[in-house]
Amino acid sequence: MPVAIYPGSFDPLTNGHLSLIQRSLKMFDKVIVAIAVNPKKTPLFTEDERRDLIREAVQDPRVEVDAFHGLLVDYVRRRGGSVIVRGLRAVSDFEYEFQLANMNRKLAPTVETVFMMTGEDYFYISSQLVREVASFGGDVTGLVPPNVHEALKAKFARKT
Ligand code: COD
Repeated sequence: MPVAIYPGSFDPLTNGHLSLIQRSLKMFDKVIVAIAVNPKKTPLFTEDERRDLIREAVQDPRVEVDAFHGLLVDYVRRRGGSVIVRGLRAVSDFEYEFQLANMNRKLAPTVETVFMMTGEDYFYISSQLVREVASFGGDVTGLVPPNVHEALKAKFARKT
């Protein structure tokens, strides 16, 4: 069974991400959740914070949480992976995901991208919207795991 790599920003992990991880485990023996670290971006949560939040929320021995710098396909090769898992929420995701998958295929023809449709309860959830709602004190219960909810509250309490 190939090792699946689920890459993303995860800033922060949402219940949409979590659902995708759990459903991937029905197809793959092992899933590596790979946090992309982009030095040009200033995320809300640091690399370590994102890693810890995912580890706490997932707690499944079949899931490894890691981070990578640079090109995703180089990381996939280093890890001996052959499948990238990505999620599709709406038509608006398609164009970006299509470009990404094709560029990755050009760079690494043996690596396949597998898409999973979001669950009906999660199609409107994105990390960006969660950050925005939480920053204005909105209630994100049910959109993120409880530990992420607490971390968001702490983050924005410090910022105000
Ligand atoms: N339901 C289902 N799926 C979801 C949901 C939801 N509610 N929310 C998000 N997802 C999916 C997204 O569609 C995506 O597939 C995945 O989960 C991760 O989402 P994000 O937003 O955390 O991560 P992205 O999309 O910002 O990740 C982009 C990467 C970091 C993977 C990309 O930029 C990358 O590969 N960077 C490394 C540098 C590189 O190789 N660049 C060239 C790429 S061709």
